[in-house]
Amino acid sequence: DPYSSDPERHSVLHVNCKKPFNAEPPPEILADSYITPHVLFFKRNHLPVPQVDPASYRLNVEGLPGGALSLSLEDLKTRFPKHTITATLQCAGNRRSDMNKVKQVNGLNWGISAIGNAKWSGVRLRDVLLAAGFGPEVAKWARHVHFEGLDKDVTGTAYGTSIPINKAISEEGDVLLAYEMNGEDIPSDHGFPVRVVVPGVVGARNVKWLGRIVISTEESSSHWQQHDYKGFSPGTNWKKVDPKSAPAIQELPVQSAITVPADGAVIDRSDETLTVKGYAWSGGGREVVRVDVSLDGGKTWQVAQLRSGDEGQPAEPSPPPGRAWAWKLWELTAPLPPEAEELEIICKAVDNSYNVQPDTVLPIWNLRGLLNNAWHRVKVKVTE
Ligand code: MTE
Ligand code: MO
Repeated sequence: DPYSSDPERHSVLHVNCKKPFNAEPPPEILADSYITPHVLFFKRNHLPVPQVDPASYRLNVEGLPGGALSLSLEDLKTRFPKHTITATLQCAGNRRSDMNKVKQVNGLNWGISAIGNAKWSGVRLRDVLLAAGFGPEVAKWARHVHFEGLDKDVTGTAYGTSIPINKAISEEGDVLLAYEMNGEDIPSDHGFPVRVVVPGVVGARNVKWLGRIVISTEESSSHWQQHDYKGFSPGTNWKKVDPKSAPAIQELPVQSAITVPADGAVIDRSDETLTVKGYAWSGGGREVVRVDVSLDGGKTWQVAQLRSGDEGQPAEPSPPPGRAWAWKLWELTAPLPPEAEELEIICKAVDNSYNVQPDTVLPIWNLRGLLNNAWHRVKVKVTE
């Protein structure tokens, strides 16, 4: 069993698939902490977790004129400045289960917790590329940076993807080769000893157990770049779909969800007020500037309070423009609407480009169940 050496996991996680291991935390716990503890952070593995010996680990950087550069973990930690960013990682399949309710899609049935926020520390990819010989001559032809993991399928094919060169080399891109998550060595499920963190970009490009970086004129030829993680029209079915017709997902759209109360919860009318909580985030470094909440199915709306830190702790400083990589937690406490026996609670976020979420799943439904950012709705009962 290639999965026999997989690490232990926390029993509170909802497991969507055991082998490979895919799991998410219960929503009501997720938004309890601004920084998601690693045991609760969703785990999305396509393959068995590779056992990497940190002493013999090498990161190979290829495709540059000076020849390949091979770096040990020690090299990464001592030869380059250490940077820390707080960044949210979201799987393209987050909230797929709501797409499934509209019409069957293909993929793991994720709820709303295939997202997490962590402090990542490591070296800038930019610094490593410059050390490997990236310069104005290379900039003339280089278009993409490939990342290859050390996890392999039965045919020996490694997990791999790529990102555009401008994101990788830009000083404002903040792409990290991270060796720490929340101040500790990256746990094995999350990429020990080194993973790429591409903030603002879909989870799939944040390659774990990073073994190889290649500078190229082309995108990665991997399955995950060419055939998966792409968006299609609601009318596209498996007979018609042409993966070449759609670009690979990179930056993600604006997103939000309600973590408390849970769908189907029962609320006591004598409480008089109701507290609704959740998360909100947008891709590409766009900052969430507002979250609207409705308690009556979208007829009336109230503005939630946004938070960038844990309760009672100082908030994180505002990010520079275009570099809002971390989610915001939000909360609204409002009087219970009188007489209503059932409430449809809705949230929707707005980012600083005034992007908004679509109100329903139908117009964004796609056969793979990716990119669901429709208004999140939960129904609760009010009892006497
Ligand atoms: N990297 C490798 N090497 N193998 C993988 O299976 N899964 C990707 C990405 N990086 C994956 C990977 C996907 S689809 C997502 S959403 C994120 O890792 C999940 O990261 P996490 O497990 O740390 O939450
Ligand atoms: Mo993912």
